[in-house]
Amino acid sequence: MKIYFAGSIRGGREDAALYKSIIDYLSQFGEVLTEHVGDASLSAIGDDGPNDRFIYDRDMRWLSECDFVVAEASTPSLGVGYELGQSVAQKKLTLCLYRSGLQWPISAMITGNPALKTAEYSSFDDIIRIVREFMDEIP
Ligand code: 6IA
Repeated sequence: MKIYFAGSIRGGREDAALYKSIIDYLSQFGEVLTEHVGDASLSAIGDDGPNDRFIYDRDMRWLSECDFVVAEASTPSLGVGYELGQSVAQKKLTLCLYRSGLQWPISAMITGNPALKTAEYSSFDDIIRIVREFMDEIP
């Protein structure tokens, strides 16, 4: 299985450690193509990485190749929102996780979309349970 994990980069890196934990958990189900999203050394504004065109082309190729998408959307990110839209347009199975009690609820364009599964969590145990239930639905 190829898994595309989406989490905020330029939207802010406050949840980078959480992304890493989710990626580590997902790795037992297959190859997480986007492991760098959980890399604590990847900063929101660093400019020593590949250029934006390269990142876009590579990520869109990975998205089209993947079997399913998992996003953590508690930190608002244009890139994550874009990836979710692309994922739905390509009819990929898509799970979007977000923390309960966020100051600003996540966009209705995400929670209101019946083509993706959104799930609120309070603990990492919740995330594990939600991911397992999601995996059970994969044919
Ligand atoms: O708008 P954002 O940057 O928060 O978008 C984050 C999402 O876009 C992630 O789920 C990634 O899949 C993708 N993405 C954005 N930037 C990158 C990136 N390098 N490398 C890989 N995927 C990315 C940015 C590095 C730069 C800050 C030096």
